[in-house]
Formats: sequence, structure tokens, C-alpha cells
Amino acid sequence: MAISTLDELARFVRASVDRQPITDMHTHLYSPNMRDERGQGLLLWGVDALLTYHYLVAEVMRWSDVAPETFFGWPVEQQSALIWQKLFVEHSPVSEAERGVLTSFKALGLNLASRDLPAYRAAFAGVSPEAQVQRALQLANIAHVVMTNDPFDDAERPFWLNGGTIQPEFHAALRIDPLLRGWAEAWPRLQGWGYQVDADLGGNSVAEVQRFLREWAARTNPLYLAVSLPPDFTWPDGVDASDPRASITVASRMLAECILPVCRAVDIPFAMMIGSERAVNPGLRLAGDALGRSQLAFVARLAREFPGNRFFVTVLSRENQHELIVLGRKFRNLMVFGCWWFMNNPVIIEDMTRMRMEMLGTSFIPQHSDARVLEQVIYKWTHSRGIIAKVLIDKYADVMATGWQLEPTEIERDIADLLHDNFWRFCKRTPGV
Ligand code: RAT
Ligand code: ZN
Repeated sequence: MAISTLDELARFVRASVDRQPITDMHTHLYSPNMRDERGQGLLLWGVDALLTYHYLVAEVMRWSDVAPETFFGWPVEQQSALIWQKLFVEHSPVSEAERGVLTSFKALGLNLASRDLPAYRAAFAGVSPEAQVQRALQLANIAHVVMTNDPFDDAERPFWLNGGTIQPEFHAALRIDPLLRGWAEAWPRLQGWGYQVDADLGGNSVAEVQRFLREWAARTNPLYLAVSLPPDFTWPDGVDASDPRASITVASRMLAECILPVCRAVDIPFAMMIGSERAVNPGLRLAGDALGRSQLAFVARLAREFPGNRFFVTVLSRENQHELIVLGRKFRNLMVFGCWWFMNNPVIIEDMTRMRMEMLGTSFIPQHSDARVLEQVIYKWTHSRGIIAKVLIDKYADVMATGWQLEPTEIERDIADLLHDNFWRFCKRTPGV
């Protein structure tokens, strides 16, 4: 029976969005069994990790006189105590990252009225990371978590080199920033690992970088290869009209000759997260990055010139969002995804989701969490589900006003596409769990 009233529509959409298990296509979480060589778990979780999230580090620095290097030298409990005091006690926690802590705490059953940080910590004493993963994924109703797996990360490499296997809800994504934005430091490391590469990508380098990528793809079984690119990235870069091959940059060749061919061979998409300006204030470490507006013509060039490749794309500048959506309309091998990092605020999420739906229908992926700390998935998805539902209700109401009838199963299909199926279809994979 078709939905007949706006009240019924609103209730049904909200309930369906809440019921739909999520595939969270970009996080910085790890399967809880992943450890570094000293046995330290790679997954961040719990009260102190939540409070020392780099989004909150940036915010506390505005209220505190402590020097960043002093702050980072403190034990994590001291850092989180300062953040709690400054951002939650001395000022009201109204920013999105602050509010997020409260949403997660509440869902986890903590008593927000007490404002008792030691009691919050004590609530998780004795809890295992495995148990907390199950709890957080259940509270956020997440079926699949895609990690960010960096073969250049010394903490993570040994796990994979030793043949580690991950829990079934977790999936790998191979992150290869150093190949495209740090080759000068990356090539000697590759050489040290036995790959015959050089600074200019000469000799056997192309085949050897491809071998490196293929071996890591075999090791991690990634759903996609990923990179975060600076605002001024372009492709091809440095081409001289009279001698096109002479001055093309190493990064441009790396992309066209190494990365994209391996993505084609392994049949996985390449994810480009475009617009991150690293270390604008280096003393703040992870909290010190900013963003810049990009020229997205290169995205169109890549989608056009490499029709055999599939590209996930998200952009960090608000000013680039509309342009990216237009490109999404032009290329079926381009999948627009997520409200990334500085875009992950209600006002912008709503704006972006409306624009995307008005121009792409339901053929996009509205959100990813980018969670670095396990329990963040709870707030990121609670907040985003609410906004996605709100936009859907408006759009369905507009459609119903024309006399079009909507079946509940059609609404459920659309929501499953947005929050789960579009991702897997674009990856050409069937989820295992
Ligand atoms: O959102 C973040 O946590 C950023 O620090 C970045 O990690 C960004 O999401 C990225 O993947 O580069
Ligand atoms: Zn990220």
C-alpha cells in the first residue's frame, strides 16, 4: 500500500533510515585484533581517545594558553582533562565535534548530568576492545567498516606482513598518499624494501611500483585504493605542449602509469579525496591541516581518459561541491561520496545532501564517518541519519505533491542504495557479512 499522508511518510522514512545497516566507506578505525610490533592495539577507543580527537585539539587551542608541544608531551589523561575542562565545563559544547562526544556518551549509557570525567573513564574499565567494537557497531547500526590501511605506516605494516587477518565486519582500503605527494621520501623506503625504483620514476620503477601495489593488494584485499590530494593537484601536470613527455611530473606519471593500471588489473576503484592542505600550522600535528579550493577539471580528464577505471571522489572545500556533483552527472565511472572532515557539519551536510539529491537522484553515497576513534561512529551516524532522513522526507513530499505514489518498499530500496548498496555496486563486490 502506497504511503498516503505526510505524517506517515515522515515516520516511515525516519524509521527506515534508522533501520538500514550502514557501510561506512571511509574510517580510520582498525579491526580490534590489529596490533603493532609492541603488541599495542591500533584501534583507538574509549573516553580519553574521544576527547583527544584532533578536531577537539584544534578547538581547545583557542581557549588555552598551553603550548602545543607541551600539550602533546602530556599523558593522554591530562590532555583529555584540559579538553573536558575548557570545551565542556568552561564553555558550552555546541560545536559539532563537542556535541558528538555527548551523543556518543549518551548512547553508551553515561550520565551526562554528572559531568564526572573520572566516572566516565571508570565505566569502560575492564571492557575489551572486541566487546566495545560490537557495542559501538550495534549502537550505530553499522554492518561494514572500511579502514584506511597505509603500507608506509610502521605500526601497521608488520600486521599485514605477518599474514594477519581481520574481523569480518572490517575491510581494507589501501592508502597511498606517499606515492603521489611524497615520492622524494617514499622511493628510498621502497628501495629499502627491495623494489628497484628511483627518484625520477626511471628504469624499472613503473613496473616495480606496480609490483609493490599488486603485492599489497594481494596482502590486504582492499576494496579500493585511496589518496588525499592537495588543493593544487592537477593531472597531467607539467606537460610541455611541444614535448608532452619531457616535463610531466612524477606524480602525474605515477597516477597514469602505476596506480590506475593496478586498479584496473585488480578491478578496484581509486578514491580521490581532494583539497587537504597539510600542516598549515605544523605544531598542531593532525589538527594543523586546513583546506583549499581545487580546480576539478583534472577529475573530468581522468574520468574521460580512463574509462576503464572507477573513481570515488569527495572534495574538502565547500566551494567545490556543486562542481563535483555536475561531474558526477557526466561520468558513470565517478561516484560522489561523503561529507569529508570540515564538511561534516550539519549545515553543510544538509546543503550538500540536498544538492546531490536534486542533481543525482539517489546515485551517490551521502556520507562516511571518517571516525578515528571507535565510538565516534555512534555520533557521526546518528547526526547524519537525521539529516539524510530530513532531506529524503522533503524530496519525497515534493514528489507526492505531483500525485506520484510511493510504496514503502521503494523508499526502503532507495535508502539501502544510499547507505549501503551504491558502495558495493560501485566496488563490484558482494558484501560477505
Ligand atoms: O578527518 C580526518 O580525520 C582527517 O584528519 C583526515 O584523516 C582525512 O580524513 C584523511 O583521510 O586524510
Ligand atoms: Zn579520513
